[in-house]
Amino acid sequence: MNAPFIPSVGEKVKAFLGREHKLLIGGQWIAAQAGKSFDTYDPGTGRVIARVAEGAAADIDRAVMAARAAFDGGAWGRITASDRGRMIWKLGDLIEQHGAELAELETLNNGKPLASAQRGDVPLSADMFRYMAGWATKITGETLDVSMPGSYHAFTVREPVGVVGQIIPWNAPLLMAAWKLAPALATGCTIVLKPAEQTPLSALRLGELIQEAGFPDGVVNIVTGFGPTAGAAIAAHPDIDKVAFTGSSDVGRIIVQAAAGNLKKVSLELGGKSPVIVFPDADMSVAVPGAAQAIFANSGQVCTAGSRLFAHKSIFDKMVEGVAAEAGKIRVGHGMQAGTQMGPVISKTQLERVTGYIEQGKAAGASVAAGGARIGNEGYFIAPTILTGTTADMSVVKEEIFGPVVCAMRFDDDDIERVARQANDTIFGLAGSVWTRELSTAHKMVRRIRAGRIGVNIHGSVDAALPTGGFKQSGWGRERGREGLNLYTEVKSVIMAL
Ligand code: TXE
Repeated sequence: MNAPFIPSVGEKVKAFLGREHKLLIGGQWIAAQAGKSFDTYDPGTGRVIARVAEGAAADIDRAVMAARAAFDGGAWGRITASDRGRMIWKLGDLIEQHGAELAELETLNNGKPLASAQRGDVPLSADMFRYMAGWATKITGETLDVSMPGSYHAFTVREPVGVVGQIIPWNAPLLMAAWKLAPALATGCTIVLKPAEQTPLSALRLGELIQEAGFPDGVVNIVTGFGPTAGAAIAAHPDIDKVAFTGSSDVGRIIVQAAAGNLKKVSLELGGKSPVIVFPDADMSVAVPGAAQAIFANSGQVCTAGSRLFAHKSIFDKMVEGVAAEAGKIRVGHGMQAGTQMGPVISKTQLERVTGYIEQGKAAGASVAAGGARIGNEGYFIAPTILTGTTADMSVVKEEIFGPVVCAMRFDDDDIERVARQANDTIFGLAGSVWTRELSTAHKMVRRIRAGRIGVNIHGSVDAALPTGGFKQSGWGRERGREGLNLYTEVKSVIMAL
């Protein structure tokens, strides 16, 4: 990295940043009731780029009232599934049309390389809405054979769960919003969305596009604000029927406790410590870049990141050298700078957290095979890092670091059970990958890894069709795919005596 980079952005983004950023409640953009606002930053420079309204409990109340009115007897309930699907599809189109602008906003506020936002986050968000648009007309129940056929008619219907609160993190702000909103809209719910305080901007622009797509007022409400105030008000709100959360496991536990008040439904997508397991017969030309991509993509700020690399002893050195060479080639820089392949981490807090873990690892006896430190002193950049000599009891191996840091460990024998036990030695169970050319090894490992998503010769995919979620302490429920709809519906069974 060279001198500090001052990004230049397009006219539309400049105009957007210059606007006053309010809350979207009941179809109106309004100031927070307490009149407060807060700064939002570019993590590539650490500088303020905009100020947004700071919503809190009173604003969540207003948003819930608007969502309730839209749900109970409001326009949303009278719209056909087909029209709902059409609006959701249109939102996908609008995201695509405004893709250049959304990508710049995402890069400025989150730090990710512009090319990643352009080729990843934006089209994936559009795709998520289109995927769920198709499902709007295909949410069905079943007819059931109950005792004494001919005497009874029994069937199930799937109904929307109601008013939904959605709390999302900062690592993929637009895509997280799309993953949460799309299935809730497809099933006919109404929503109060709280973006992460670090990255409110793309969700606010999305709010404008939601209005342009023609959704009735109050169907989607967006309240920017902080976790312990606005977020906590969502989790505890007595008139919210369901809360969907993505974030840290610690906050996941707080959400569960707060939700107990009215026993609202809860779905959680929490942390991970996903294993990347490389067998001696793996194609190294695929496994090496695959393992590097698994941890360094999005600066390691991915819940499914492959943060524990297990390689058989016969290929361990080759694997580590290969991934270190990949790490060395990654161009780290400001996301708006041409050629950048890895941006900063999101904030000073995360910078300190991640570098703190690296120091803890070193103090516990780990060696640094690549990276290992902050880069520069403006913006929050960390060199892609590989730690070796790590053991299962170290905090760097046990806890989610959520940065570009992988712990490489060897496995010594060919006993699949023992390899699987090593990989499963974690409180998490979000994802994992297996690298081998042996079909039987692949199948055996797929069945033995206790995690919600497994890749074979690929670490993973965020395709809209592929359900993702956690075993163990990585969460409750599955998002995306057909499974994702179930989070937003209630099954009602009906029996009629004939
Ligand atoms: O997450 P928080 P943070 C993990 C990752 C990271 C760590 C800390 O390990 O290092 O969490 O990140 C809202 N009631 N992940 O502190 O606090 C908050 O406003 C209700 C993994 O940023 O969990 C934001 O919108 N809501 C992860 C959201 O929760 C609350 C993605 C996430 O923030 C709240 C992000 C409260 N009391 C971090 N406190 C993943 N699974 O992808 C905070 N929030």
